[in-house]
Amino acid sequence: CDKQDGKPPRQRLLVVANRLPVSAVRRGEDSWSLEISAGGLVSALLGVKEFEARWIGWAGVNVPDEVGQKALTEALAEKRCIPVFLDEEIVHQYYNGYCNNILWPLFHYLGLPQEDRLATTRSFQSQFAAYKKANQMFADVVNKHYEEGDVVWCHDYHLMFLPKCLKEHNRKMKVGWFLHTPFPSSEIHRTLPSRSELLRSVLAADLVGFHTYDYARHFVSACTRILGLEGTPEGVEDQGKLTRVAAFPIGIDSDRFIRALKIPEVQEHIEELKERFKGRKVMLGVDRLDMIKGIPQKILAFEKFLEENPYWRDKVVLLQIAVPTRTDVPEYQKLTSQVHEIVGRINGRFGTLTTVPIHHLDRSLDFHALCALYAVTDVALVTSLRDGMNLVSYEFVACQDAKKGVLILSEFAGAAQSLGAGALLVNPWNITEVAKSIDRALNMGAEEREKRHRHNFLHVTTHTAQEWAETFVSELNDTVVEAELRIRQ
Ligand code: ADQ
Repeated sequence: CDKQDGKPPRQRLLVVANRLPVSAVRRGEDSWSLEISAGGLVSALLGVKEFEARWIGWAGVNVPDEVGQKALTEALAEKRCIPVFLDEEIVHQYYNGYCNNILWPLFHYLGLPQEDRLATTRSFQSQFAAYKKANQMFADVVNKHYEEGDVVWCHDYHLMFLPKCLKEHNRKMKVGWFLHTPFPSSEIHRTLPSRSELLRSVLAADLVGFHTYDYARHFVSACTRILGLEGTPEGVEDQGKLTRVAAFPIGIDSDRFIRALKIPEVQEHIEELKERFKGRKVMLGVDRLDMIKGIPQKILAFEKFLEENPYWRDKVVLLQIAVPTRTDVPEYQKLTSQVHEIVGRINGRFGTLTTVPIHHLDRSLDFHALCALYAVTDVALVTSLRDGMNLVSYEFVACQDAKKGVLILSEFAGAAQSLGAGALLVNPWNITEVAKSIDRALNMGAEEREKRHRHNFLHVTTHTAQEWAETFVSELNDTVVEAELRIRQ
């Protein structure tokens, strides 16, 4: 624990995630520059100030030489980050292969990549071996930095094998694991050749958390149906050992967004945007360029809307900001070209000499620019095909207290369970339904918008990232104490 300025010591928290919250770029043999990276987990944990947190993870670069590794370790230490060094082959098999090509699509109900399904099946064993090896490398770094009393919080589908590695080394370590994606129905999970080993590894944790009650229920069902274990109201029991399983819906640091709107630079930006899109309603999509986000489906729904509502053609604009990710995976390259092709076609079809209906940007926006965009938006479109939670919907709501815009939200995003009463829920696969919701949102009266916004704003400002992390960690502490008491009795 850290003691500072006479304040009570803060509990040390080791956050272990595949990626560190920064990306490293090499500037010389022994010099590095670091940049905060975009993504849901980073956004959520940036808001957590209650703990003395250290991050352990991969910096996203291959650093084969010792000089580079030493310099990067020192640079990261200033940001309380500790690197795990993974070589190219491991990254290829573990990260691009098992994590992104197998677990990610499967957990989002997208199945294995169509074209190379057989190849994926063939390379499965070697990729799973690399996955286990990589998880052991993360465990080695955790073990090296662990101090008695620390809480270790493992994150996401990349590290399902980690709780087992950690507990094998030190049974007394407090280990929690949280999944940021959906956990699919047990019928999907059971198709994985490594289904049992993964479940057993996760069950080595003291506390297992999901965004929604449904995901937790799917996990417990997988353990009962595939492993034959007993599900209890608290979790899963295996030979007298209980693993607590519960829902911990994530939130955002809403104050950070609300405060940002008052900064002069952001206000200036808001005024510029208002001037730029004067006379037109602004619709917004902000996503990582990933197949789960349903970007092509969203754009096709917007096309359908323009097709059926000629009145709106020069009175509405869709701004789609899509930050590229996993650019070396062929499926993602294909998605990028597909989106570009559809946007080009629709702009050609409905654009005029002076305006285009869709502005599509393939890049990340800085925080202030993002807040300004959220604030000027009339209708936000979140049409994920599946999404663990979706923080963009929360961020939009936090920035809308003046405008009270409408959120169109996929029923397959975890956020539908928390913001469903305020949003217009849609099935993103049904572009006719989404087009109708766009029409409804653009024509919605002020009173209904106010009522819907109030509901969501209250939720977003009272269920924050900070509260999420505090609840998880305090539940983890309690779980461990309870388990010790049970053993003593
Ligand atoms: P993500 O799939 O990354 O997160 P999401 O929850 O929407 O999805 O978070 C994305 C974050 O990245 C947001 O904070 C957003 O502002 C930022 N972002 C996205 N595109 C951006 C852009 N173009 N420019 C700048 N910033 C951008 C995963 C799961 C989610 C889950 C989170 C947290 O897939 O379902 O909600 O983790 O658990």
